[in-house]
Amino acid sequence: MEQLEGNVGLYRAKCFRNFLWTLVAGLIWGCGGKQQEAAREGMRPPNIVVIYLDDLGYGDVGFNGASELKTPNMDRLASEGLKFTNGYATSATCTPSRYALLTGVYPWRKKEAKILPGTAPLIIDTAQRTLPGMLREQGYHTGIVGKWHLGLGDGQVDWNRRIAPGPNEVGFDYSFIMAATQDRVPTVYIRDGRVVGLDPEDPISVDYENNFPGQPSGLDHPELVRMQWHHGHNNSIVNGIPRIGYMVGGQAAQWKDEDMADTFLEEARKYVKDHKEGPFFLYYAMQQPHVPRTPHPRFEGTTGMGPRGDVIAEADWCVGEFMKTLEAEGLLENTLIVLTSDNGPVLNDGYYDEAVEKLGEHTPAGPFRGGKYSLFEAGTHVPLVTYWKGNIEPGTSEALVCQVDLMASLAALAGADARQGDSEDLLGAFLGQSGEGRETLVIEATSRTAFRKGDWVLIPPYAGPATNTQVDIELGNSEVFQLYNLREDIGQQNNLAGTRSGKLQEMVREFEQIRGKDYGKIQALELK
Ligand SMILES: [Ca+2]
Repeated sequence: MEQLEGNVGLYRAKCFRNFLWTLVAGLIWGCGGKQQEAAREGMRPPNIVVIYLDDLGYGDVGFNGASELKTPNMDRLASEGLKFTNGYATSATCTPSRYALLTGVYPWRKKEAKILPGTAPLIIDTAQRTLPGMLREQGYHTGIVGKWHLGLGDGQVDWNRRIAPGPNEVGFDYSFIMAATQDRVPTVYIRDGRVVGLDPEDPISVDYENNFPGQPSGLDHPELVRMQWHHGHNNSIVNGIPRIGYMVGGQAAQWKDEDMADTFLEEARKYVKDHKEGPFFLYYAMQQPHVPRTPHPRFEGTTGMGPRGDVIAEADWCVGEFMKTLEAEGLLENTLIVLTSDNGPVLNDGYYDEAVEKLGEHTPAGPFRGGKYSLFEAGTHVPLVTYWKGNIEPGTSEALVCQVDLMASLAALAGADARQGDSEDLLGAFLGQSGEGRETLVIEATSRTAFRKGDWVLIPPYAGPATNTQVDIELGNSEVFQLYNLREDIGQQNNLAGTRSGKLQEMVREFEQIRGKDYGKIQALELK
């Protein structure tokens, strides 16, 4: 009984603390600029969780209109939280979007922020201000579980020793990651810089240029693979899946692809339980629905859409299970959750996995043109939801927001300096207290950039093919300027550059003021 009363007392104290924070936060947001005061007075800011999907399209979720594919758990977050119809990743590929999310800096300012091999050095400067580092300074415990893909070490990594610098050197107190992507070696988990389960007698070697003597590759030994490669993805074979890059050794440490979702989920839940006294920041970077799509057997065939649909169902289930943990720990009222995706959708991204053949009526890009790798909307215009029980009113926001803005906005929430350069303090928009988003946004796709202002999108001329035939996606390349009005033409079918020359000039001028005039220097898209 005493124990129970003690718990109730603790709970009441916690509720009161949350109430105080909510009250103070309300005053802050009402009056503005008194965050430091709140921090000084010892008020506890909320926990923050960013749930980051990989290659999930705007139209892949029920809350944005998907009907063939069911995502009940993400839909619940959206219906009980705030759904954004103009939410963006900065970029149409993984690494640059993740760089922007964690640094608040446009990735086109950083030439290394492009699709990285698994052996790339860390591209975030250890002296740079980061989202987790900033929150740590405000008293948060900070953790990452899932996909990293921002490089590790100095480019000469010995995978058998502590791997640094990495997430733990740029602001994370705890990390449980895969180095790059599920289709790239090394296919091992890394906890706080050390490969999990590594047998020192079986050291790991990784090479992105040359195979190791006597090792079969997907190219030489197609009979050894259980998932056929379509383009690239024909180097080392791990678990019957040919990968990008070569790896040898580390047998005991190699992940089982079908268990990855459960592994990351368990790590994320454990992180929450271990740090529930908070405040904590968890970056839960899920691997789905990026290739290779390897649903756990209990999700296989559940959607009728092949592995791509099945891993989205699996990811949705993970979101639901993760939410159950927050709920069971009594954390829903003091945890802000942001759910979004690093870039738009792709069907065939290097393996024959029936993503195209079994798509049916489903439209992963929703109403948008293009997809992953594209400067058209589907590349960067992604699902985005904020949820904070009792603090965010359920609804829909049309405010123009971007993941790059989380840095400044969460700084404002946590009581830190919110002036961040490219990152804008849009806390009011993210919490649904304001309909005002950013005025302009520069989006990026494999080093090419485009510009959104209000309802208008400008895509400058770029060399290169209009469509990447390997993935069958329109890239947005054209010899002429493209100008679209999204309010009237969400599918970007009517190029108004020829008829709205005044608007075109205004857009070009403002774009060049931010981007500079040398934006035409681009790299060709090369899928490996
Ligand atoms: Ca991605």
